[in-house]
Amino acid sequence: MTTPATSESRGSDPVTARLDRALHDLAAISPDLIDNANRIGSILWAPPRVVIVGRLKAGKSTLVNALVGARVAATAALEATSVVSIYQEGSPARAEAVLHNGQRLRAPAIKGTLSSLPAEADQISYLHRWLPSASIRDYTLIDTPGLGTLTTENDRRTRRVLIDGFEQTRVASVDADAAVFLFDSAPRADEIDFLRRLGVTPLNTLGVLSRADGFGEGALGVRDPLEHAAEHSRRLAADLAGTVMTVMPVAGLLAETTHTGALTEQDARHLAELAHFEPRELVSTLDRPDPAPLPAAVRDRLLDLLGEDGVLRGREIATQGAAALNAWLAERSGVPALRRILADELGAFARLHRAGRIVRELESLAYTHSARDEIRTVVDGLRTDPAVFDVVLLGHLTAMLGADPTSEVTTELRRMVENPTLPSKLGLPSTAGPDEITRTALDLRAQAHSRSLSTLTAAEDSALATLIHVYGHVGAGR
Ligand SMILES: Nc1nc2c(ncn2[C@@H]2O[C@H](COP(=O)(O)OP(=O)(O)OP(=O)(O)O)[C@@H](O)[C@H]2O)c(=O)[nH]1
Ligand SMILES: [Mg+2]
Repeated sequence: MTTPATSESRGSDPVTARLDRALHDLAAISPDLIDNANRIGSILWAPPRVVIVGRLKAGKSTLVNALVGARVAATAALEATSVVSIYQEGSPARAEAVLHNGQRLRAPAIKGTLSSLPAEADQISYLHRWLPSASIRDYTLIDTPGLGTLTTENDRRTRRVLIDGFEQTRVASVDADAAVFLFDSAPRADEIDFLRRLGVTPLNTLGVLSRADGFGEGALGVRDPLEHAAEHSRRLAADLAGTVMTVMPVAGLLAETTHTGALTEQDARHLAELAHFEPRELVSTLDRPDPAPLPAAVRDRLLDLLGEDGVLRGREIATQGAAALNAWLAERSGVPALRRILADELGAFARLHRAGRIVRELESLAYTHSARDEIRTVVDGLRTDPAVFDVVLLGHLTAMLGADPTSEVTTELRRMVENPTLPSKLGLPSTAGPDEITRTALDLRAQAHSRSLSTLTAAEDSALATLIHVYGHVGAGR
């Protein structure tokens, strides 16, 4: 059995190596399959795609900017993201609008935010942007228009590109390998339903309690909003265990400010001038048309960069200069911790999910190409190879979460995919020896077999057939 590769071992991981071999086998079948092998190979060698979803104004685009390290996505209180946008590493910086029929139009030269779209938003399926930013080397980010009944149009665009389009035609749809799901106090049922239809599992979905610097009573409350948000996140993580891998508190605005280099030495000096105010006195000073000692424009800039909480709590540290303030803001934002999860746990399952896309691409080729039998042999060899057991099991888990999330088979699949070592996959302690592992695998195989005699759904039937094969392989001690 393999475990998902971490960021360090990528490139040489067994899943990638095995898929690469299958693509070589495919290309060897006939010359006209070489193009197909290359097209599918481009999925294998591109970074996995992480989609940022959540309701209107949840802070999605702000987080995208923080992760990219530049203000590339429009964020404003009044301006909503209107089309799905993909941010991928690449030089030179450029953008294309992909229309519903798959046609690509070059978007006007960009520096920072796009100046205009080359077609009406309604004709565009998504915007594809390439940016020379090392921060997005390991994952491509997808920013989406907010979900929510108030903005039916935007909500519809997100669903069409990520879900409905995918079901009808692959031309202009976007496949996501993992999701970062933003919400404030708690997600709504329709948002959870959206995630399920997106085809992601709790293993490749990260919950984010966003705008955490305003959580609870906010800047002036007795409690530090970020600490309060962290405590609430732990509770939510337990409540939402069937939907997300964990929940993290994030103040994207603070990270956007630091990671895009927006904060200057002068900003820090201005902020330090406010250090002596009592908190309430400060807030009422900032509310005045003339917020002396600062000019109104400086006050507006500081609030835009730091939010009310950042201004209030950052004053003291600002006396040490912009570098100290930046470091404090970055840590407080929660984004460094989020980046670590994106690179490791979430990234690992996103790569497994991407591998599943490749297996499915090969399978669909076996249906449509005249060399059906040869392709089928390649696919069958791949699907039964221990190197890709986790990939196949994750595919079954995704299907089962849609068909029957409370089934014991769903729980069993999750245990198998989620755990990194063989004993833990089988529900055994890490000290379990080879004999115990063999015995347990064969017991589980027998149970799966008897359950398969009375399955309720096609998804369960197919999942059990794979589990029987996998347990059999482990039980045979290979
Ligand atoms: N205080 C604070 N404000 C934030 C934070 N993140 C975003 N905002 C503000 O919230 C507003 C909306 O942020 P966006 O990033 O545009 O939100 P969005 O989810 O992309 O919005 P739509 O695309 O319209 O759905 C902007 O004014 C941001 O400055 C945060 O962490 N803290
Ligand atoms: Mg947005």
